[in-house]
Amino acid sequence: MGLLDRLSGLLGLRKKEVHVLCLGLDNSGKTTIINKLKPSNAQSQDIVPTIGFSVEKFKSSSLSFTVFDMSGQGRYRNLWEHYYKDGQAIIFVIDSSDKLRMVVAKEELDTLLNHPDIKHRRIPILFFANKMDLRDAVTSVKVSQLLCLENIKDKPWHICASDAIKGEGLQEGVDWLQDQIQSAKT
Ligand SMILES: Nc1nc2c(ncn2[C@@H]2O[C@H](COP(=O)(O)OP(=O)(O)OP(=O)(O)O)[C@@H](O)[C@H]2O)c(=O)[nH]1
Ligand SMILES: [Mg+2]
Repeated sequence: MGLLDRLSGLLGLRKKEVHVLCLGLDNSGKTTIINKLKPSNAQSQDIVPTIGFSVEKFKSSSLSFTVFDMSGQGRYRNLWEHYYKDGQAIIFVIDSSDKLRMVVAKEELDTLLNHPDIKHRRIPILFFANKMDLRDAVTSVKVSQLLCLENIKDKPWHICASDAIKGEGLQEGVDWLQDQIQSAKT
């Protein structure tokens, strides 16, 4: 830990740490999104499918996020639930151009929402309707209809259209998440 870090800790200036789970089907763009949220000198140039999960960090203006970037591949999805208890927020990523698998994304979301470690908590959920740059992409309004997001009544949620390659829409989402986490603590 650097001297500045230690000093800011002593002065109480260090950013609050929050644990976030990044979920969604394989190939939806989770790792690309998290990578883009890191400072440019910490970003990797090569994104490969996640094996199991990977722990990443990025900062917003007042929070320090530790993200569990889970693999979305079918064989690893049963890992997700082991991290629900410690998660303070969820980022759920959808490939807006993958109409065929939208129903699978909905099934996974419904399973998540009905899990005992999630069901009765007011945990904020940020949805990224990702890959908006692709010609086949449906709008974020359509994604929200296909996933029946209006049925989520007991948790704050928000959906942002994003293009993770260009980084568009990501900041709006993180700003919303930061507001939710801060208002929940006060
Ligand atoms: N066109 C386009 N491609 C994207 C976008 N976001 C991610 N991709 C591409 O989609 C592919 C999958 O991205 P990843 O970030 O590895 O997806 P993931 O959700 O982490 O996948 P798993 O780790 O297997 O669960 C990569 O080739 C990315 O370059 C986007 O907004 N637009
Ligand atoms: Mg990944």
